[in-house]
Amino acid sequence: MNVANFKTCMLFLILLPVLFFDLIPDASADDGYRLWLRYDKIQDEDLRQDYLHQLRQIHYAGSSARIEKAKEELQRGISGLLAQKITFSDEPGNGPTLIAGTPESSPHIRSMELQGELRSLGEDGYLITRDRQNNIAIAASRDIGLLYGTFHFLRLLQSQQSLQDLDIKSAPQIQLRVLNHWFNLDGTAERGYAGGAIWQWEQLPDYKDPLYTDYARANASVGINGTVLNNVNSDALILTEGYLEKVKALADVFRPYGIKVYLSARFSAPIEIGNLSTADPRDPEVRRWWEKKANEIYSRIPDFGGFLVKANSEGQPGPQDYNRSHAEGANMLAKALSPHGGVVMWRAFVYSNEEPEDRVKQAYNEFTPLDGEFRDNVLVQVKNGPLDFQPREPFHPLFGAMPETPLMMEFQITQEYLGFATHLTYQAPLYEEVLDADTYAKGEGSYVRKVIDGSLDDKQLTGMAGVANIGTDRNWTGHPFAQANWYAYGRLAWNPELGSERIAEEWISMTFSNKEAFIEPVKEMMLASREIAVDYRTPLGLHHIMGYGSHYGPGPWVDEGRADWTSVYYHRADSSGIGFDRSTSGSNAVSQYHPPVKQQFNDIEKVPEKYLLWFHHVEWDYELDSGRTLWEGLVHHYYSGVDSIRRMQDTWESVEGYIDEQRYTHVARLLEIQEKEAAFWRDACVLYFQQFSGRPIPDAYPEPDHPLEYYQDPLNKYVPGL
Ligand code: GCV
Repeated sequence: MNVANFKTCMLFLILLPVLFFDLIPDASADDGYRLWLRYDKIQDEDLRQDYLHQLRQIHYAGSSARIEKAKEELQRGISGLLAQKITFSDEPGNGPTLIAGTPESSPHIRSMELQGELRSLGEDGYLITRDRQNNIAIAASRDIGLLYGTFHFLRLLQSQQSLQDLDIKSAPQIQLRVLNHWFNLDGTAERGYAGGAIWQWEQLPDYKDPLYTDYARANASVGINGTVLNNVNSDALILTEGYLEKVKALADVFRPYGIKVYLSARFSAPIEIGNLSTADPRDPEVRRWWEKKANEIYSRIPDFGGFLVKANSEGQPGPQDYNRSHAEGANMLAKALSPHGGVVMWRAFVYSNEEPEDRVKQAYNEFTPLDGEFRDNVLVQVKNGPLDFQPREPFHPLFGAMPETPLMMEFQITQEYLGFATHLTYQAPLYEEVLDADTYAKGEGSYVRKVIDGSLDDKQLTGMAGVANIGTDRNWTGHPFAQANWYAYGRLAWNPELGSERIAEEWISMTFSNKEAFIEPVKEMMLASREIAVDYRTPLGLHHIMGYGSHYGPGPWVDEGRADWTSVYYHRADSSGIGFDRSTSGSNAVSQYHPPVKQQFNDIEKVPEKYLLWFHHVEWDYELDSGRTLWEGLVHHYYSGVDSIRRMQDTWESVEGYIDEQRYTHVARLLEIQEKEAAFWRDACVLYFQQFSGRPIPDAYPEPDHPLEYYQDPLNKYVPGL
């Protein structure tokens, strides 16, 4: 090679990283274990130097277990992001310093006179601001606020925000921000799609897997402050001495992260593990048994959160077995917990197939007469919609109908009806749609989120629960994008008004890449993904037409077994039309909503089309807003759902090279599966409903590859239960 060629070659090699800088992945391989708490070195050298300059000294005042955790996290974050080990100084030094403390622990924070503001932010809130010397200050009333503030500060660095004009005030709008794990004691997870239960019951309490600490870090980073360790379909054994020792071991790991443990309590436990002959809440022995049990739990776990209870639902025992009401059952447990400060989260997910009433009306009918009868440490935990975590449901009419009772929201993070851990569906838009729904309970603006945050009815005790999607898979959630649902749930429980878009941006930049060219298209893909999931499964208000039991693939033909678990109960397709008439001339479920919501849902011309078939039985030739007939519109939704997944695939292909190959390929392959399965859903549903509509698939759409029998044949379902 001559000198000129050599020079050109060298120049090219030097310029190569510059030319392709944007395409250099942020990490070579990543198995997803670190979730959004990835602290890889910031590539932008100017920015890294700027951060280093501003963080030349770090001083954390105080010395509690939570402060230690905050310091550990900061250490971990800064040594990764800025590639710099930090030492904490004993005093705020000269020159730019990050100072963290409470007014009690730090004279410096006290001198900033933030006490009033901090008080208004409550126990968990924090400020991230600048002091008079332009130091960065993280201030809180309590050390848990400092831990939350530290995670927020790290989020700023991870998402490469400017630290110039810091003026952050943050406080949770909801008090109990809880994950519900449906983990069984045999290590399995009901509706868990990312492996089994993460608690290694057989190794506890002696061995505490380091994963428990990482679990706690992830939760604390988004403000989750409670975890229900076991399935609501509960096993009484969890309340025995041996298991309580294991529960205590977990509580000890979680405590420094501000996370309380709760247990799902089996109502019949006094019989099963207490040798009593009844669990009747009026029986004095039963009451004493629960009181003793509560004392026993609190002697081990002084900050135990309380009980979650699924009673008289889907075969679970409950007070109605003794002709007592839900309130009597809940109050008995609440009384036992009350001296210790514990709460009862009593689920409103109740329905019975012996009841001829429309299933979606039953919880409202059963619970509204009990409003005002619950003790003040009871929350009634209500699923977001009146049926069961469908891809889309109208909000549950109990929201806005029990002003005397704290109502807790229950969202499902695990994707029982949304393609398990295989389909990419970002659920923040679903959560947001429900939280932003207007109940009109006290006139316009009576949003569901105001019921939940207590502001509508002046409630102090508030809560939100999310049925977790976490399992033993290395990346916690199976699908790499399912991590976003855990993250989004936590962020919305902290602030229900944050918005899906902002949450997606945060999550993408922390989890994958800070490059705009990656964030923008991926964010758009995420934001569209929930509506796409609805399109190829249950468009226009269809619901519960999934495969029997598994709830994974299509099963609109399911017509055997208990009626309210069949699909035909819900879609009611016949030659005249399709949909469940819940108007005043049908089951009258609309009457459970306040006017004007009731009027809107009741009127076929006014009901939002997304709920059309939820509330009305509609003729096949009914004209939709688009000008299409109902039949054509239904077909259109199914086909466009599948087409949209192809666009998601294109989007993903367009960002190849921005992130590590490992996660890129994982998502790419899962999107291929999703496309295949969405097409299966589409073809199965279109062919099935065509039997009733008797109309052709419009010419614009290709015919399904197979006849209906193929999709119905269990042998062609390549996933059990598909
Ligand atoms: C834990 C649905 C699910 C069940 C779940 C139940 C519930 O019916 O399919 O697996 O049981 O909801 O929320 O209690």
